[in-house]
Amino acid sequence: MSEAEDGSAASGGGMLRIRGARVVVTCPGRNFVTLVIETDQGLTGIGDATLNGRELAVASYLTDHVIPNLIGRDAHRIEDIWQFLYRGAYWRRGPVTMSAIAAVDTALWDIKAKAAGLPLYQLLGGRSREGVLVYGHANGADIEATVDQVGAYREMGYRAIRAQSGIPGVRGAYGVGRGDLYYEPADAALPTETLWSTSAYLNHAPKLFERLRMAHGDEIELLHDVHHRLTPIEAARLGKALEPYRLFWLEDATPAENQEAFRLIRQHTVTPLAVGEVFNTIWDCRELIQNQLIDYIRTTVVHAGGITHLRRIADLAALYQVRTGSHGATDLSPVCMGAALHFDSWVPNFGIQEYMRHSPETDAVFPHDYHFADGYLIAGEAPGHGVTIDETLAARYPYEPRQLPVARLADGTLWHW
Ligand code: CS2
Ligand code: MG
Repeated sequence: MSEAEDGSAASGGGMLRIRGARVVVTCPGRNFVTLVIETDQGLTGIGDATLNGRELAVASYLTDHVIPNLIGRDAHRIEDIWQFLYRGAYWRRGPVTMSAIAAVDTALWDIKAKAAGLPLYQLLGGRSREGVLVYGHANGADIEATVDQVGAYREMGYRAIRAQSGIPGVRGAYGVGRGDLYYEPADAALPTETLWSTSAYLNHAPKLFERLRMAHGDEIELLHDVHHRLTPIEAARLGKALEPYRLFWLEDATPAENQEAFRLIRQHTVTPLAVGEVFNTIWDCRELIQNQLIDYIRTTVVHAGGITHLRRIADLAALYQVRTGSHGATDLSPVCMGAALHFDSWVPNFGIQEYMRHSPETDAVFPHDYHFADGYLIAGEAPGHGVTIDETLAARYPYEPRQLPVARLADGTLWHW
């Protein structure tokens, strides 16, 4: 490794010309898309561009439409390149565009921090906290299995745990895996068909949390994800029913294309609300934040335009006491997680960070310097965001087509998955 590659050589204020960039698609158990940017001086930065089930669209957007625009530019000009890719394309927003912009942005922050010889959080303003509170995913085929898995997560040191369980009469309920740590919803080349019943779910969910509080007491933080499946009034009913069990948050209670829909939920319940894993820009959450209709905003680095844009969202949210709770499922690569942890270490209005563990195969492809301790993830001290890619190993895992499931009602109507 040269002096420049390990980040020890500071480039000062001089130009860092982008020499080349390439996209790496790899499937160490699941698909990931990674952008690698190289500069003349030998500094390399990487960014996550993974969009679950639509990976190749972002890979092509980057290779065919973005990379040719990067060559020769000054890697230090992160803001100008962001504006160029956002305004310059004319076609704004959307998950494909914003994931591509995020990948460039993340790689450039990685390079800038390496050029400075500093961990990325130092460039944002330094640490605001010693560790990043995370929540893990406990799930089981039924309530008792979920109760046991929450126990297993507590033993691993988690202080906050999301709980989901199988529902009698519902085939393929959201969030229920094979009983191990690595729940992967994108499980087939063509979408798996699952069944949904709102009434079965609404009857079941309060029983799960009643039992969890009985078994695990009041100290542990519990979270729950509705995954967009309820109407606003149904979500309000659930929020009310769950109040005795004091959730940390209720997530994606109803689809949020219509931001105003959350007003109805808000009028009926004090259960805290989280939303935003599918949002791409500040425009997707502006009304939710300004009207104080939510408590946590779940946008994250890869799907919301990188650190540059996420910072704008967080700053808006801070004005309204809305805190961050970034998405961190396994379809967001360790590169996204590394960048997110630097962001989380700094952002003043931090709430919590989702942390679904990656498989050992994935961790081997993406060596990283963050670590879990006592319920927190700790961002490392290496220059940059602290995550690299082993491209030789990555090449051993070629892309495999996989899509997310779909959900239908008993009469066949397509529902929100
Ligand atoms: C979920 C995700 O982590 C979450 O909260 O909603 O598992 C989501 O289903 C996947 O990221 C979809 O790719
Ligand atoms: Mg979710």
